[in-house]
Amino acid sequence: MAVLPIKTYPDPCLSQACRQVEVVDDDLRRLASDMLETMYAAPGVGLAAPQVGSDLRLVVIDCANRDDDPAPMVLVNPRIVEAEGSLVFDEGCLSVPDLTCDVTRHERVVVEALDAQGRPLRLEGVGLLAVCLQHELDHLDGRLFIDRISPLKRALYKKRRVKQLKRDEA
Ligand code: K1U
Ligand code: ZN
Repeated sequence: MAVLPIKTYPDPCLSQACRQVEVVDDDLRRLASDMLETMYAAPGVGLAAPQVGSDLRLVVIDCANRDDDPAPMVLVNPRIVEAEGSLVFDEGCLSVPDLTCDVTRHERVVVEALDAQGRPLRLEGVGLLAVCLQHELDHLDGRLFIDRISPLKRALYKKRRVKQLKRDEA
């Protein structure tokens, strides 16, 4: 297993729509394991393949409480099949440094996917898990949480980020 570098805004990998996984094989399981290690190292509660430069529809998640045992999940080709309610959550993203913002999401979602063995799974999420699932599935469509905040806040963040990257280059 390996900790992979995480792509950060405005890397083009983050705005690509990802492609369906055709075969769940050892290569895909290795990528999922590396993504889990990368997520735990960050630390984060979710990670999507484009954040590590892959264009596959693959997500890993662990929203277990810190005091509980780890509960890693691998979701291949995930899709939301039910969604209801709404909640506002102060979101961040490992690919969008130095910003958190309130985002409105569904309060409850049901996701269907394949697991790391290629078996169908159905997962219900409420609260943090629902937010995390929606955040990660957005990544697979090339969408970041900053695409869901006000245009003014987004423009201010972009300006600040460009300045920061120029400073880091110098
Ligand atoms: O995709 C990512 O960048 C990971 C991100 C996912 C996320 C989950 C829930 C809300 C917003 C974003 C994170 O893991 S953010 C960091 C984190 O560790 C965390 C977020 C919310 C609650 C607890 C921890
Ligand atoms: Zn993210």
